[in-house]
Amino acid sequence: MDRKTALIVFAHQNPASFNAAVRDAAVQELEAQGFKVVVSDLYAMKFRASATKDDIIGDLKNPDKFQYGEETMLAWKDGRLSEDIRQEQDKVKQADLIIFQFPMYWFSVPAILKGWIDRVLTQGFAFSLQNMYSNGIFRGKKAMLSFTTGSTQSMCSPDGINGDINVVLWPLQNGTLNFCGFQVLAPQIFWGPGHCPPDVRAKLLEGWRARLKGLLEENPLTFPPCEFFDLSFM
Ligand code: FMN
Repeated sequence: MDRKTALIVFAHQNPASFNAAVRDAAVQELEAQGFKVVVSDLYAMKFRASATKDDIIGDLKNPDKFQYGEETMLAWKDGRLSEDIRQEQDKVKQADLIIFQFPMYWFSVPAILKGWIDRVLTQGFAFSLQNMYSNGIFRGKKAMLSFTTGSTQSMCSPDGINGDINVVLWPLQNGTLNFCGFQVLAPQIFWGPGHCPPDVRAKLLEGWRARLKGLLEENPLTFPPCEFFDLSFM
């Protein structure tokens, strides 16, 4: 049987953080299952967050009216994306499973991870107008969000002060992962580990390890298929 590959895209500054402990648990559990595990440690790599002309090698098609999406799509076709983007795209290509590991920042991902999404998931490579959502390019791959919060679970419930966490996660889970065709596994949410005593944090990690053992057997989240929508205008 082919060896499966997992990519962990990790966005935390501190190697001693709870997020790092969560990442390490995933590396150990997945390796124990025979996975090859690759980690992109974005802060350690000093991964550039901003999407600029520097992402394209060589001449721009339209330098006077620069359009990042159009130019990166052409550069992807010609193999002219910057080396850091190409390396991450290679990792995505190899991966059967991608875990995004991060602390929630402002109801979203830290800027460095948003930069990874903006710069790595270029048109052509990650989606096209013909290949999106249930026809998406990464249909054969699984992806999931694993993150920590400062909030409690009750604050992120439908009647909590922050509102329903599923609404918060819709842009990432549907607008990014499902859009690119990934089978999206349920998020792994660590509620307020900073407020938990060490024994509770240890239990949270134990629960994560237990989930990882059966992760690939889990049914992904469901989203409405493309056939439900009128796309004839495209
Ligand atoms: N916690 C939330 O629950 N919701 C937020 O929107 C949120 N935004 C944050 C924005 C910034 C810039 C920072 C620094 C923290 C924010 N937090 C938020 C708290 C972090 O999510 C929390 O400190 C982190 O998940 C704890 O994990 P760690 O101990 O591994 O750092």
